[in-house]
Amino acid sequence: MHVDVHSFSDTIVALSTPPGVGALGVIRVSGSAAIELTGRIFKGKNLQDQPGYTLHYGRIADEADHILDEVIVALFRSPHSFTGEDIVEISCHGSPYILQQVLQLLVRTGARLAKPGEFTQRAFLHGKMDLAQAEAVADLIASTHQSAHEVALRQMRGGISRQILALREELIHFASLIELELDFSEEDVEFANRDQLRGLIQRILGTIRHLSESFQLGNAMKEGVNTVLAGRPNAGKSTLLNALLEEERAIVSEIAGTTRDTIEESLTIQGIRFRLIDTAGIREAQDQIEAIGVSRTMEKIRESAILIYVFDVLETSAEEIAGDLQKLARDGLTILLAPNKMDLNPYTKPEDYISEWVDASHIIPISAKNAQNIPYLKEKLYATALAGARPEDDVLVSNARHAEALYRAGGALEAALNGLDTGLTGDLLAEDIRQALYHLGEITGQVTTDDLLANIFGKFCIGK
Ligand SMILES: Nc1nc2c(ncn2[C@@H]2O[C@H](COP(=O)(O)OP(=O)(O)OP(=O)(O)O)[C@@H](O)[C@H]2O)c(=O)[nH]1
Ligand SMILES: [Mg+2]
Repeated sequence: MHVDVHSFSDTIVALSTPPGVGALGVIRVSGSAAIELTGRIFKGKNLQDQPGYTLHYGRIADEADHILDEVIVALFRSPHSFTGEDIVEISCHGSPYILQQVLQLLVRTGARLAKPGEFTQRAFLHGKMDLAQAEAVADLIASTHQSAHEVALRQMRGGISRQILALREELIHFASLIELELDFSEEDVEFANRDQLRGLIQRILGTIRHLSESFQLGNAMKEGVNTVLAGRPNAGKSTLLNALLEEERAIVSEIAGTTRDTIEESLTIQGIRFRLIDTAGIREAQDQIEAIGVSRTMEKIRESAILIYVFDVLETSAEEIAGDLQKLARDGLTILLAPNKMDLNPYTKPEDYISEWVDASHIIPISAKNAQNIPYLKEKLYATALAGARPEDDVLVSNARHAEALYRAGGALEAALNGLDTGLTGDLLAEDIRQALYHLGEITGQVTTDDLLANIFGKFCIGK
């Protein structure tokens, strides 16, 4: 989708409630002619004489004076509206037929059907919100659980934007001093104090690092954390799934190879959602169906952030476990080790299982069948998802695009810092700083390209 910035003088219309039958359906009209166009099909008070923030009862009639519906219209006058333009919201009865008729009537009267996200894009272009906040609108609408809702709200309040804007302003100040030097390059002057610049860059790098680190938590809060339960057949993976969920969700039996397909259920621990994935036990498959199950297990492990490796303390030796872990470990995957069936051998020592892949703090002995130590395992899951971040921090990065831009800005600033150490010339230094400014600006939308905007707003639904 491509929205041309210059076509924003026209008036757009869309259904803003979900398609289908409902008690009400709301049609939203935005643009300089919104009130006039609606006024032409509205039988009631003269809308053009009415102030913003008012509601009016009346009827919608077509060109032949045929009544389509009885409605309430809400008026918002520029700039005090979501888009910053004049907006009319028409609350109709929620019949798809009526809503289609009113939409088509408005189009015949002179409005244009809105493209996906066009209302929000107009809000952005009219300075009602920055890009990060506009993206938060999409996240808010898409949020299906508490923590996703919370991070979207935080982002909408604009914490990250404020931090980024402040950092950018300080950098811009120095960038302009350095560029000034370039104008006087014959005279060998130094307007930008190099020590101050170094201090500033270090401070900004610190903030960027802090923000980047919050992404793991922000992302976990937004998307949930994929957590896979894996291990050999009969280890007690399905029993553990049931214990974590406190529900008999998966079939448990003493027959090895009970679970053949993956089972996914969500579990919320202190507001963070974990997607728990029970899998087929890993072994040389006995038949084709089991073979598919095992390859699916491996695939799920690749998609997960946390692996709970479950094993039977009576059946599996430390060497066998280390061998399994070596095959499963990869970058970005945290392994928690759950020695299971402790009730059968309470003398098992967790330390015996420490290896290159797990340290003592990641070993949680349990008895899945008796739900022993499950609360502690849950605490460990939560702590692993947080990974050192503080959920009470005001500013959390939850958007992958922002994390990427921060990473690139950080890279440019590292280069600038290096340049300062090696006495890089002003023009090259200025170039690094410009790069950093560019990437910081991408987050809030001071720097945009048509592609970027199309990409962001194209993902919205129509009417938003
Ligand atoms: N004594 C004891 N038995 C357990 C414990 N946890 C699981 N079991 C038993 O171990 C057997 C296997 O349990 P499952 O949960 O089906 O094991 P699984 O790892 O899902 O096995 P597959 O799906 O076949 O790979 C069952 O008979 C469970 O009752 C435990 O903590 N203590
Ligand atoms: Mg199972």
